[in-house]
Amino acid sequence: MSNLVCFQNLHLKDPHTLATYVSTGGYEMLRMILQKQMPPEDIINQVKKSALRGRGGAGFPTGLKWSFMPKGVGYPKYLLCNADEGEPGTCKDRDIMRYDPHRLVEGMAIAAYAIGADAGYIYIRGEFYEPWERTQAAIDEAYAAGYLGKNILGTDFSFDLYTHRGAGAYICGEETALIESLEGKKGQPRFKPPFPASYGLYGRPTTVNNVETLASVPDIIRHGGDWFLNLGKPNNGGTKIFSVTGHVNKPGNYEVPMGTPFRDLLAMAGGMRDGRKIKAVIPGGSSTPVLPGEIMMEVDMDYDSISKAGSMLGAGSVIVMDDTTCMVRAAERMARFYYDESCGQCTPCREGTGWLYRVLRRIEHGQGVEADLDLLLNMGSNIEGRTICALGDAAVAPVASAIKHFRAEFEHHIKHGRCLVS
Ligand code: L3W
Ligand code: SF4
Repeated sequence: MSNLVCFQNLHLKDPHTLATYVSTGGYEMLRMILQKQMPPEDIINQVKKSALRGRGGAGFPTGLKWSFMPKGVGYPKYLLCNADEGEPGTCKDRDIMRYDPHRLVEGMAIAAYAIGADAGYIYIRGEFYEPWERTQAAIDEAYAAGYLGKNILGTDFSFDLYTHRGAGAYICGEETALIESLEGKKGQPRFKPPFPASYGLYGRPTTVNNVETLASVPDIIRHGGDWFLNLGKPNNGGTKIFSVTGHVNKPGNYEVPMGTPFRDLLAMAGGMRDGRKIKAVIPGGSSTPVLPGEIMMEVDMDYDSISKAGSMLGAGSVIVMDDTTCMVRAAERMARFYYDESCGQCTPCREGTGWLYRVLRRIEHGQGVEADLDLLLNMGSNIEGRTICALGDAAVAPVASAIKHFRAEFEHHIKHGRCLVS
């Protein structure tokens, strides 16, 4: 039995087609659930047992999230797939949609049955044209074959599924901004609570899950929650696709069991480019704190181990930096990103991201002053926890962690007006 989940069919010819997916047992789980009229609670219990956690960044337990959907409140209820993959460094959902979109479609149909949703939307990052084409083609094939639409496979269960293309705003990957955008409004996050499970799309109960999360569901039903759990570690079930980028020989997406040592993942990615020394790693995408290479070399790649080491697994976007990297420049680049992408609703984020960027830019350009590091940390603590959504915290994480672990480089820039590493 393969130990791969979302990428298990990638070696096959045309893995994106219905014919290939069905030839590997695709849609059998949906058929089995519907024919046996499996109680939705049994599906949710298997997902709870599997310790599948949200693959979009927060790692929230999926089965628990599904159990929040209210029963007996009538229709419509919605299932949304967050395919707005915009976290710098991540490109794994793109490849699931490109190479195995039917796995996502089947996962969504099963999830919809479990939570009682009758319509679903896949909100796809606008720049992902080919993944969108493939996903839409898969939906069309699934409708034609009776796996979507009214009275699926001749049963009472109906589920309609649509794609919706975003227009390039990172913030629309935040679930409530995604909902606003789907409703045709400006993509700006809502206050939570209420959470989408009670007040989501058009004010109706809604579950939002990431692509990789939903694509893991058919195999959890096929092999059982325990099987999935045992692929990984307690509380960190299954496999995870890591997008390894930066100064490695073979950047790419690697699906490995949760809990795989970072050093093994690095070896899979061909090791450090030009045999250079590892300096720093961002383990979960630019929203997660940067860690020194020597800490990462001893860490396992799962939610709990990475948190214990002082960062987050996030969306699994592993950015590897070697000893030629200037951490001031890296922090400045990331700060610029959040400054550009802030939606502007909250003052601490709208103004604070701009100030973080400007102070870092002056340090990088040799115009920093001694008080700047304290100023940056002070600004960070006035942003963190004081905003509507997590973007404010995300903007602070790379800056505060870079200063924490690489303070000498910042001080060198300020004192000598130039980089320590060049
Ligand atoms: C009902 C409750 N539902 C929580 C639900 C909530 C959401 C999920 C997680 O941020 C992270 C962020 C970025 N009743 C609930 C409840 N929920 N309590 O659980 O919620 P939360 O608030 O912990 O996180 P979030 O606001 O969804 C997401 C990080 O992801 N990130 C960014 C990723 C970017 C991408 C991408 O490009 N693919 O996803 C990277 O690390 O920093 O921490 O559904 O409704 N009591
Ligand atoms: Fe918008 Fe930033 Fe506030 Fe999030 S934290 S709602 S991105 S201004």
